[in-house]
Amino acid sequence: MAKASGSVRSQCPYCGVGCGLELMPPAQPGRAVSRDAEGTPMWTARGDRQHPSSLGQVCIKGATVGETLGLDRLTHPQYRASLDEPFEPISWEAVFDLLVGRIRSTLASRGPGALAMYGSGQFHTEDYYIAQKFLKGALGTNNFDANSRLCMSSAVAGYSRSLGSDGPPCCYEDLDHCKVVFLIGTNTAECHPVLFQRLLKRKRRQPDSLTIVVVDPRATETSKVADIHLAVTPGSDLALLHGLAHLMLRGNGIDGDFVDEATEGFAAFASLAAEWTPERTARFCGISIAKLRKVARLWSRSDAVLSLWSMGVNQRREGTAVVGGLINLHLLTGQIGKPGAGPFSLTGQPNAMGGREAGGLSHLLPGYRSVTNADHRRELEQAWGFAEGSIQSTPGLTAWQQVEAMEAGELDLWWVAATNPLVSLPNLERVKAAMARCPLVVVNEAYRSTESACYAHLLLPAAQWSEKRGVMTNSERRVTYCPAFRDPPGEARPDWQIWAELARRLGFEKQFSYASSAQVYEEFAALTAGRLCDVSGLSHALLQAEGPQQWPFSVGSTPGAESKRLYTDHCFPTPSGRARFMAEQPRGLAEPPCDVYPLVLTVGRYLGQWHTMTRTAKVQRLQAMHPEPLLEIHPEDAKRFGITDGGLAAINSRRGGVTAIAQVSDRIRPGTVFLPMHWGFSQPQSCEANLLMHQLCCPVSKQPELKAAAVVVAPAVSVVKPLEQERGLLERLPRWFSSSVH
Ligand SMILES: Nc1nc2c(c(=O)[nH]1)N[C@H]1C(S)=C(S)[C@@H](COP(=O)(O)OP(=O)(O)OC[C@H]3O[C@@H](n4cnc5c(=O)[nH]c(N)nc54)[C@H](O)[C@@H]3O)O[C@H]1N2
Ligand SMILES: Nc1nc2c(c(=O)[nH]1)N[C@H]1C(S)=C(S)[C@@H](COP(=O)(O)OP(=O)(O)OC[C@H]3O[C@@H](n4cnc5c(=O)[nH]c(N)nc54)[C@H](O)[C@@H]3O)O[C@H]1N2
Ligand code: SF4
Ligand SMILES: [Mo]
Repeated sequence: MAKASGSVRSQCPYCGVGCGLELMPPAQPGRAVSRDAEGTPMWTARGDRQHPSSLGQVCIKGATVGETLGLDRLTHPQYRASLDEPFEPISWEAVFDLLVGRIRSTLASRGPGALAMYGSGQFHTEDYYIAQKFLKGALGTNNFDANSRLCMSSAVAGYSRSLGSDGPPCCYEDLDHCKVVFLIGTNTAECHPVLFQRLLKRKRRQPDSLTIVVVDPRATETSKVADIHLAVTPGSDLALLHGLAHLMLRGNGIDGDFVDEATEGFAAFASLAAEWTPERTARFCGISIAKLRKVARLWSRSDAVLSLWSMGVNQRREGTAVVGGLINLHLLTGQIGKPGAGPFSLTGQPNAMGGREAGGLSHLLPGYRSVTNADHRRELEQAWGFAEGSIQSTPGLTAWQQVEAMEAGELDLWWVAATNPLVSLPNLERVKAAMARCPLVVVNEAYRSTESACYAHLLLPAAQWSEKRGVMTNSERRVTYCPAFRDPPGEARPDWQIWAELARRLGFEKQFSYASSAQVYEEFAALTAGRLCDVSGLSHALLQAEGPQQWPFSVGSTPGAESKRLYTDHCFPTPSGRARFMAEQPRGLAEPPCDVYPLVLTVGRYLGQWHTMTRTAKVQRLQAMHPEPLLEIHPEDAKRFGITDGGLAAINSRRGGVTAIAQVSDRIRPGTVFLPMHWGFSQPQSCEANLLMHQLCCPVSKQPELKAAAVVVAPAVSVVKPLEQERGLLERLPRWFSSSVH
């Protein structure tokens, strides 16, 4: 297929597969002008055949992204002194005056700890980097956290503990070489569709060359193609992994040479695994001993095992331990650092990987560095031109700790950017109350009507993907340049430019004067030299000329000659050079079911919706695929609680209640129910699943257990609607005037 006239190449702004897109201008020779739902000319997307990660493939979200870009945009800054008032437009000049005044007064009266920012894996790397330099360097607070705390932080912590550093060691080509693929806590078919199609194609072509194992309490589109589906009890994965290790150890199914030469901590792990007999494991996980044995045999006899995981593993109060348990199996059998093998975390958001590289969590600094490491702090203080001691030596507040700080009246300013916490954080009533207490909530947002905007004082219009230049890194460590090919609507600005301007006005003229985002990237890239995530040889210019590249890519690297895999030499970035076995006892769920709340609610995603629906709800085809949220419930539970298929059900937890139409199905385990996360209170079919969820988290990664809360269900007579208060807040959002954006 020839390149379309005037088209540009970019990375898809949705999931972490990071497919290449080719974007075509509204007018194409011989074709009617493409228009969005409002009749405005729009760019259209198709798969980019030249992108090495996706080879021309694309899913329905990527293919329809053009329809989302111009509608319902926030075009001008808006301010109100209190939530009772409607928003009024204000100038950028007045925005900066207000922010400079408020930040200066907080710094003088309470110190930088009363300022916090909550960002997103949907930033470009440049946005992430400038936010770190601004908060951690210029303002002197580590209170920057991102929605990756809800997403990838257990993977970050798990990789770091077991292997010595963050960084997925595998690549997508491994899907073509593995003999066994172990999918645990991932609904790849709906959430990483292009990767799933790659697997499926192979399975269809050569069914005997690949065995698919799926571990998920639900039967999903992913488990449909599984040779073995282990429908474990929610939260029992660590026991499962120890039980598999037990059988591998007993059956001589391990790689003794690898264990001897490349690992440490084996003895403690082996004695822990010895306790997880098949009988005990099967009982704990609610599966058969026969299936357990079959999987252990398969794994230890295969010469290439690839495991893929995402939120079913990370969103656990023992998320880091489960990641460790999974890596243990790879170490035990030497399944790492070779084609078709390794522990591969599927990143959720399009640039959550870039965020990790840029230091976008409250304990990190750019270049996979840590705030607790004195050398790392000094390196950055020097590079950035701040006095020694400017960067705090203790981690800042995590996402949930920022909420608690607002509750306690300890924050003067909460700055939210490219995330919609009033749908996606757990225990939503507490978040709403906390935000209502905070004197100044700033929200950088691309769209006009989001749940979080309802609780903001200052709304800043963000130029989004397609309107700003920057890079993103996908799950296989591949960096893609994303060009600006449309004008931002109204006065919208890229997130990084908002912070750089503010920093300059606060007196950091020298540190924040950039001519372009290319310069921002150049500065960041230089800081990664010699680190595991070395991108010092990359630049906007190189990525534009040579196309997407995988890291490590140090200065002088040859484009295209990429390091597909990490750890091929079996040397790990730990002090001893050896990877570490982790030995932790399973603890189960933070909030187990009980007599009053006898069911476990798990919350996840639908193929055609993206998170809080600010974009996907604007696409008719996607809305038609999933017009409303459904409660999946097993026939036995439905009978027990009087729920009928298609009937309205009330779902209650210790924290609140919602209603949803029930879908009675034996696809889900008895005792477990499922709701999608997508429908917030601004949606006509509102179903705030996170009203029900708790915030209890993994002690290491601080990632909340967003996959399990105890609930009770009952037939409902009427739909739970957003509260009067929220309806009022929605009415006070800025009005939108179609601005012919294209
Ligand atoms: N269509 C679509 N795709 C997306 C997204 C989206 O919003 N929509 N979001 C992106 C993002 S940011 C992310 S993080 C990823 C998430 O991608 P996934 O993690 O694949 O998606 P989820 O649906 O959140 O959860 C995956 C599965 O975990 C299972 N699960 C629940 N509890 C347990 C348990 O105790 N053990 C095990 N083994 N499994 C369990 C659920 O039943 C569910 O099927 O998707 C990305 N891709
Ligand atoms: N119970 C439960 N809760 C969950 C999950 C779960 O599985 N279960 N998953 C969690 C996970 S993994 C994730 S990643 C989160 C996702 O949750 P969120 O991050 O809240 O979801 P999004 O809808 O992607 O929010 C992104 C926001 O940024 C806006 N935006 C887009 N581009 C830009 C830009 O360039 N700049 C700015 N300033 N704004 C922009 C969008 O319009 C949107 O409002 O949800 C988490 N919450
Ligand atoms: S699989 Fe993910 S990255 Fe690829 S087109 Fe779909 S949403 Fe975009
Ligand atoms: Mo995520």
